[in-house]
Amino acid sequence: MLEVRTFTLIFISEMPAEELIRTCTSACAGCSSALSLRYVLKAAGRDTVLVVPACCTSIIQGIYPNTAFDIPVYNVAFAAAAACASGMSAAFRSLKKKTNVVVYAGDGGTADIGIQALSGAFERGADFLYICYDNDAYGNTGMQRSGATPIGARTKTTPAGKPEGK
Ligand SMILES: Cc1ncc(C[n+]2csc(CCOP(=O)(O)OP(=O)(O)O)c2C)c(N)n1
Ligand SMILES: [Mg+2]
Repeated sequence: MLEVRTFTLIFISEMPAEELIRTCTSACAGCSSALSLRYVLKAAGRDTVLVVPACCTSIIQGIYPNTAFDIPVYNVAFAAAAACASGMSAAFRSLKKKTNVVVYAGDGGTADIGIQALSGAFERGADFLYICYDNDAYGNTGMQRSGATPIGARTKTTPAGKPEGK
């Protein structure tokens, strides 16, 4: 069933000052994914768990025991993000907790390898937010084509241009 949600416009001056991503991450300079995640976390707030499959975000968060994120992060296998988030949110709800479960996954992890678990979660109406940040390719491993790479795009695995559409 489709759920209709209303959104409140927040002015920049009203943006929560609290930063849940620390400065000097290992994101590439100008990375729009890191910037959008910064604002996603400002909107979601501290009572949030981030579920991250293999992607650039797992690089941005840093190498254990250090981390650039100031909230709990659960790193999962490439295919498992939506399945993991389903179970996690069911556990929180059974404990009567409102903790936000947010998946932050790439286009490869969503359109290709993660779509099966995502389909199951949609069918169950699982209570979590799934964000696919689409940078048009497998960025973390050096820009190979994904199912979401646009037609004609030259990547490491489509040097003459991708024949299929996005
Ligand atoms: C099963 C499996 N296959 C391949 C990899 C290698 N791998 C790690 S991240 C990644 C690319 C992810 O691409 P995308 O989901 O678009 O995220 P981005 O790197 O662009 O942020 C790949 C191929 C892996 N970790 N697990
Ligand atoms: Mg990508």
